[in-house]
Amino acid sequence: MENSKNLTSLDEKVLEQIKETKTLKTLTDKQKEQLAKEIREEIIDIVSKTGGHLASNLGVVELTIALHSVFDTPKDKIVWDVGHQTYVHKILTGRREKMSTLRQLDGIAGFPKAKESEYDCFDTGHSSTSISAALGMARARDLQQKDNHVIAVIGDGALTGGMALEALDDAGNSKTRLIVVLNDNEMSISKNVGGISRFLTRIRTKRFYRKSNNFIRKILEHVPKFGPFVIKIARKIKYSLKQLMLPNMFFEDLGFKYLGPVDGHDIERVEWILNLAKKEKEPVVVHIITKKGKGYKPAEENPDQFHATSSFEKETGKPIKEKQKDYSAVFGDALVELAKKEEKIVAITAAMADGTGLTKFKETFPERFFDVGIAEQHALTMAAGMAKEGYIPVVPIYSSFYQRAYDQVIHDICLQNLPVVMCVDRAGIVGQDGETHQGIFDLSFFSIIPNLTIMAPKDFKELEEMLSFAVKLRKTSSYSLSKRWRARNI
Ligand SMILES: Cc1ncc(C[n+]2csc(CCOP(=O)(O)OP(=O)(O)O)c2C)c(N)n1
Repeated sequence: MENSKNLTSLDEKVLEQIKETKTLKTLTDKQKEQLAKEIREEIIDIVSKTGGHLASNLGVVELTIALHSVFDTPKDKIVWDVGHQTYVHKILTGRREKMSTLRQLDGIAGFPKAKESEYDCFDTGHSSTSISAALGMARARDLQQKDNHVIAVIGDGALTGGMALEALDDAGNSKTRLIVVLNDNEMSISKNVGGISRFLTRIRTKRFYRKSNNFIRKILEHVPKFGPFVIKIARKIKYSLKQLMLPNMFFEDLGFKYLGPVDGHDIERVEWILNLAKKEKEPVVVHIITKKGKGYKPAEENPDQFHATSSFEKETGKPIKEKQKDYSAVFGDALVELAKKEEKIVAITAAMADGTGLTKFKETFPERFFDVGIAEQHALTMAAGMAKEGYIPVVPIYSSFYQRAYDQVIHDICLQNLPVVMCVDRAGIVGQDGETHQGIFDLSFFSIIPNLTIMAPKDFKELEEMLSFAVKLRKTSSYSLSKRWRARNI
């Protein structure tokens, strides 16, 4: 490991010397730690000027260095879920100079783009797609009898999405050689929610399990090995003991080998566990624990604010421009006022309470607020169920993420003519986050659905009035309110 022949002394910036990922393999552990420090400083510096996804990137610095050190990229393929955490990856794969053009016209993309680099093997932007895409690549590899590795890197937030669970189900069952790195920081944009998140917390917190895991393994190694009967019983006992003691059985029952958890900021440990995963011939989940915002105090303390941020003062973390009143805030305030008068109003979010203006509603009516995780399809069908029972669900989702739930809008809401108020946030040109986040298809797909009334407010006042109109006319049909760009262009 202690082989640094390609590099000069520690005093010199290590980052300056990384021209290709191969160089990473020659660094000492100390140099890698130094590199992590330099990358963090660089990302904080850039994002403080351009804005961008800060906290998630600071959390994966060591993981990204370890991935490129252990694997042979781009031959080995890394699929990044959502893709908002790829700044470190971009810096290490020849795009360091372009990072200062983030979030600008013709600048570097904030998400993986195959057209930008051969190291970006699959374009992402919407959550929970990585395991499906990686499994597809792994199956294609096997059909062609190639030998590369395929690695999906997915956050605990993205793991709450239905697609990720569908893919785990298929991948585990298929026994295809595939590595899923679970980057667990307990956060989606806000605190992660749901049963899967609780399950991961159990693994994280029960250190006892990790110790007893080794202990049990040692004892079981000494279970007598002769006689098929004894072996069978021993296996059964081993399985039952594991089931009792180790909470990782969820993944193992699905057909994955589970490795971890390890501290995702300890590069040596992460490399060690990735090397173990590399040897497996079947699907593996590698559980890495990281801290969102790691190394920058304001982001560590407020990871949700620094998930995606506008430009800010580096010293204090304070935004350079004060946030203007926007459609999401007006919508949130108006909904709280309406809900004070109409107790049947409930609000549903797919992991985006802040972005869609629901924070005040959540605080005012916690029992009427539902965060369902990154699960737009479920959010809409769940809303249909509540509408069926006499409630008035209001469901704000960004336009580009509404695309996920197209069938649920048709099949579960509109064909049954249920009064769900669908609020389309970030409709129209969104800009900074690139093509995956543009809200340009909503009118096309909503306008051909039966029993759906579409309203497009042109200003804050109309938004308030249309929202009030939509919740009052609940008995007749569903409503879709399209905010922002439509408002300006009508
Ligand atoms: C379908 C979809 N819905 C919502 C989003 C918005 N979004 C972007 S990142 C994110 C949270 C992801 O959390 P996690 O996977 O844990 O990654 P972390 O940022 O914590 O590293 C959400 C909700 C999205 N990209 N795609």
